Amino acid sequence: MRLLAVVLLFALAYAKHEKYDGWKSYYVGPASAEQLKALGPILDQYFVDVLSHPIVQREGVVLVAPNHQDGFTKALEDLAIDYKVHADNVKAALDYDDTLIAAKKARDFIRSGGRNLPYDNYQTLETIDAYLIDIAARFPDTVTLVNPANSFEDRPIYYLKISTTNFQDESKPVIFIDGGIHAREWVSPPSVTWMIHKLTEDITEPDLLEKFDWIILPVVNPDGYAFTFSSDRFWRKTRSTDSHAWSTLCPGVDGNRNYDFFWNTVGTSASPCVETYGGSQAFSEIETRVVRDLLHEYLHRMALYLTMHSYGSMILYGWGHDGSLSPNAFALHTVGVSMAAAIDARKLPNFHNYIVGNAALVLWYGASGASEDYAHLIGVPLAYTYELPGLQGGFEGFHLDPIYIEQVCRETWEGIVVGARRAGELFR
Ligand code: 0X9
Ligand code: ZN
Repeated sequence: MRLLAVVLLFALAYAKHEKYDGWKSYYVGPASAEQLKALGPILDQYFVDVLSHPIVQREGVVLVAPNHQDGFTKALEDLAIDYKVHADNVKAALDYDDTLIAAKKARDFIRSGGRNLPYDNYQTLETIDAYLIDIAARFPDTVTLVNPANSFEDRPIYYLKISTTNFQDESKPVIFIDGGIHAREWVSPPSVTWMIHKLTEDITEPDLLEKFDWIILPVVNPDGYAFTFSSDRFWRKTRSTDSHAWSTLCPGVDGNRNYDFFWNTVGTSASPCVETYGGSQAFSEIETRVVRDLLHEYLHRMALYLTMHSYGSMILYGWGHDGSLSPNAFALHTVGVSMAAAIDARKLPNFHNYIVGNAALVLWYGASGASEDYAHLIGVPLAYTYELPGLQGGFEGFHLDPIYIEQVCRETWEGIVVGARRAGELFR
């Protein structure tokens, strides 16, 4: 009987989107700092999964399990915090998204024979990997494909080195960009593959290729990313099962709490069953060790490190655990503002303007163990987390409508162009 119950539980958990049957998602819009402060404990109390962080006068999106919905909404009402239901049944919204993706896939396939990377649809891990291999083969003079390690579940972690001198000219600054550490943030990997496109197939800023060496790693967490397509759309962590006695039951570590920056102190959990589990120790995850090793390998000439997340239209810098500022805060802020201004100039009217600032001050929560903080701590002068634009106001599906992916990629590239040039001027 007990065994049957366990088997049934597992079958339910792994059937596609079943887990989210009856879940609701809400837009939550605190109007004041007091409301935002009061919201924190409510989110914890009702085990709310935050997809996009609410800040004052900018609503966020959260997921709430069926048994917590009454308590959660009552708590918001008691404090007069504005909210509205986004998806009345999260499973239905996800099923709807799947039909959109499937319809577009069929059309993509007909149009390009499956060869090109789509920017009007989300990109699967297989398509991204195939693209990286293809680009390296087509641009052998400037591109090198590297597979430094495999993920916990043995998928290759790939990055590209893009350089006119095969990284031999030590006087050139290095720019390192990664994406996809948080598995469910689906607009991140395409924003990074677009950068590869702009440095190889469609060079409109030749100075960026001439003056810099680039390391571009579109999917830091391939296991988690694949899992969001196959099984659980809202998976955030890695998929490791070796970091805690409970990790077979609750796999995975939050990659962005796993870096050795005040590890396991703030905005993180010691329980593997929580989304922000920081791991058994700093760098317990092979995926974060790959990024760490790249940061160290090129540290002596790394001018800029960016990690692409979603969503919220924000450019964030350290220190993210307590809101204090690094000695380089002025440069961090001014370069951040330049990148944001370049993006805002190209963004769609229905996207928010970018907010630039210290991660803990902008988000109103400190979090330790994040990659941008670690990069800056060890000496990368400019290190940022991008929170790309996301879902807004709509009620149909769940993620940013795929029609906006290319727009996000194009406008984000404008920010990268400015950021790279400013980094080059500042840190030669
Ligand atoms: O909490 C995070 O890891 C990031 N937000 S997300 O919604 N993509 O999960 C923000 C990280 C900001 N940086 C630091 N706190 N250092
Ligand atoms: Zn993230």
